Amino acid sequence: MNIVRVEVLVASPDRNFVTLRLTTDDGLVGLGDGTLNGRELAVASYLQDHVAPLLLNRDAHRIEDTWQYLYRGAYWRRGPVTMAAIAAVDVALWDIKAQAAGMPLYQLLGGASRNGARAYGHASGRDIPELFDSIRAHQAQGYKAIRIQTGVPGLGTVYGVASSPTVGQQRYDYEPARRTALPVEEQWDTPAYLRHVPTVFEAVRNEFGPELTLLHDGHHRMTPIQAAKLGKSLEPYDLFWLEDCTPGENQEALRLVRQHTTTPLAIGEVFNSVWDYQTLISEQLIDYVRSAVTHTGGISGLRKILDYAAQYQIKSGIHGPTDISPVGMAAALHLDIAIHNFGIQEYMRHGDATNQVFRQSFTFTDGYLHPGEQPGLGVTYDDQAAAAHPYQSAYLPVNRLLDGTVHDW
Ligand code: GCO
Ligand code: MG
Repeated sequence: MNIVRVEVLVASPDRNFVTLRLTTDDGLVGLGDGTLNGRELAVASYLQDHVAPLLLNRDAHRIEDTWQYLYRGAYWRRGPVTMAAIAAVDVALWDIKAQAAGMPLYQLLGGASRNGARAYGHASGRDIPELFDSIRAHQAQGYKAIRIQTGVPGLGTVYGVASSPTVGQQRYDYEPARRTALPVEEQWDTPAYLRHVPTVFEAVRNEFGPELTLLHDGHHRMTPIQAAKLGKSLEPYDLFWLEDCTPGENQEALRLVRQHTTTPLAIGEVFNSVWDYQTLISEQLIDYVRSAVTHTGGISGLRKILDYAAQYQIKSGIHGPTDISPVGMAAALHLDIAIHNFGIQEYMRHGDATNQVFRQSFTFTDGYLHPGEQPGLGVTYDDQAAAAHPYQSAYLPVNRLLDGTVHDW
């Protein structure tokens, strides 16, 4: 079964997505997600100019061999652009193999280990009353686990907090409403944040009780000792996890955080290989692996990381914001259902335009996601719908401290 057609599809329904479509000589069509938020065209070029010629006439069944060929053959190891491109190929090949087998992909990954994947959504508010409304709106949609972020008194807009007060339309992601020619600049003050966050969690626990599963994302903004302080101050509120408390590239930083707090730690959305987790997993410095299928070389790459993590009782928390396309989400859901060490799945929900381009078969019922029973990934791409949404340049924000110093955002 050889690959006879390779198409790199770039479209912007709600936001930019890079999709790889592979067609085989017996007519099977597989999709892979290669979206790298804010740097999309780099992956599109990598796929079109450097990978597509290598795929034509290759046997679509040889998934592991193709992965190794692209990874080792490039010589240059890792990197988000390379690993997103490899992910797009890997997921498209798994989609094809599962369709050839006539089974939903999770069956090929070992079959179902659970009935559904518990999902968490993103509630936010510029202040506590807005946050409460947003939590209620998420509960009404069925969410049993909710990430909470708020504005910080004295600061302007903060990434992770919806800019619109309209419940149901709350989005903090930068597209399409906040597309600008240059990155939006935000303001940051860690001491003010550290004073504020525990009061938010206290208010939420008082209002919603002890059973609601709560998460929080620090978005790489703290030093190790600041993160340790936050983890400790949040212990009374029993978080499911504290995410990305320090910049991800320094694995050793979490040793210090770990010495001071029992708040569970999650990290990894900016990682792209098992090597980014080596110390974190072997020294048990984290509780959850946050990588996306899309940024870690696909199902083959992420599965290896999760199998390694499983030996240390570390669980999955696969990245699922709106910049992971429905193809990347579907791939995550098949893994979630199959692996033993599943933790939770992030599910932010795509907008209508995205859902018209990517026709999906996954379901969200009573807080649980399921990839559906269609052969393959269960997602198809509507070219006509996509044609109405050409690529638009879009940047992620930049963050500065009050004195103007550039900071992690
Ligand atoms: C999350 C993330 C996202 C990222 C975004 C960057 O936890 O979902 O932090 O909001 O910032 O995916 O592209
Ligand atoms: Mg995050």
